[in-house]
Amino acid sequence: VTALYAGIFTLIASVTIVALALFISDRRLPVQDAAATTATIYRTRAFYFTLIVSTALITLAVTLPMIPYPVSFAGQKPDVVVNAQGQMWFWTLTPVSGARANNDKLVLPVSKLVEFDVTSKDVNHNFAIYNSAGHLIAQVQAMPGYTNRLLYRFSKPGSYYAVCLEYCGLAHHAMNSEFDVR
Ligand SMILES: [Cu+2]
Repeated sequence: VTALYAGIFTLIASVTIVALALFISDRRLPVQDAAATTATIYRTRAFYFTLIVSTALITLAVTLPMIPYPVSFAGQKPDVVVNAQGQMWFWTLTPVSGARANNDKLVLPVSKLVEFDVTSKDVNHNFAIYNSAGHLIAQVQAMPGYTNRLLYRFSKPGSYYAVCLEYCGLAHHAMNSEFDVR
C-alpha cells in the first residue's frame, strides 16, 4: 500500500512538473534588448534558486525529527556485550558479558544497553534486528576484518530476529537467527 501511494505521488509530482515546464515555456517574453533579457534571466534564476533551496531546507527541517532511528547511545557504557558474526549463510551470536545462551539461543535482558560487536568471516553482510511484528529496529553493516558496534536498548521482551540485509549469495534469505529478550 505504501509503495502504491509512493507511485501515485511520484506520478502526480512528475505530471505537475512537466505541465509547469510546458506552461512556462509557452509564455512569450516581450521583445527587449539583450541587457534587459539577461537581467530577466538572472532574476528568474535567482528566484528559482531561492525557491528550491528554501523548499529543500524547510522540508529537511520538518522531516528530519521524524527519522525512525533511536536516539544516539554515543558515550554510554553498555551493560551487555554480544559478538555477532556473519558467515555464509548464518549468524553466530555469542554472549560476551551480561547475557547468556539458553540451548544455543541468545537471551538478552530487557531495558539494558546492549552492544553488538558485528563482523563478518567472509563477505559483506548486513546485521539487521527485526521484532516479532516484522519491524526493523536496528541495523549495521557486517564487514570482514572490521568490527562495527551497534548499540540498542530493548524496551520490550519477546522474540527478535537477526536477519541479513545485504545480498550475500545463494542462501542469503536463510540468514535468519532468532534470539530472546526477557
Ligand atoms: Cu546476506
